[in-house]
Amino acid sequence: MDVAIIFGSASDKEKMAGAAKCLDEFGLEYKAYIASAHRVPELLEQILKEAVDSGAKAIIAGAGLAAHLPGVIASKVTIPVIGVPLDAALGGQDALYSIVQMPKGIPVSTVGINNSYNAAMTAVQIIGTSNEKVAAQLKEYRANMKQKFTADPVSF
Ligand code: RP5
Repeated sequence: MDVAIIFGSASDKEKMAGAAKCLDEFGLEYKAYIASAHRVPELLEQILKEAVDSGAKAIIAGAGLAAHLPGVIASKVTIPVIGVPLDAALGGQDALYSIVQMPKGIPVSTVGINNSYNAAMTAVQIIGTSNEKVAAQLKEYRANMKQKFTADPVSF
């Protein structure tokens, strides 16, 4: 697989769908898993081994509340971990602070609250640094985005 997507609970699934959508747009291979760092730490270990052994270039990890999942994953792998703070309470600010404030040497690259699409976009960009096809797709994506804007004034 190119990317592993892991989130802490079945209740996170809808918020993490943006990651799958983005990876589908770029035709990248991924597997998604539900594994809580607190509830099933042994299962998480097993999933991480599978992801690393199958050559994943990044892991996207989403969690809410005391969101330790991305940080725990980052402590166990050396591939980039992209954290998605999820709004399960307090507008997701509890999860944002839990995920973003990592100790020096063990980073989690953190995106905005519930922004799993951007987490996958970061993974695509990581893959694009060593994959010409993906790099070309990223250029096309940006060109298409620009075409949606014009200098014409907007009327109401
Ligand atoms: C976290 O707690 C999960 O990532 C989820 O966002 C939150 C609530 O989980 P459930 O109690 O709905 O399983 O571990």
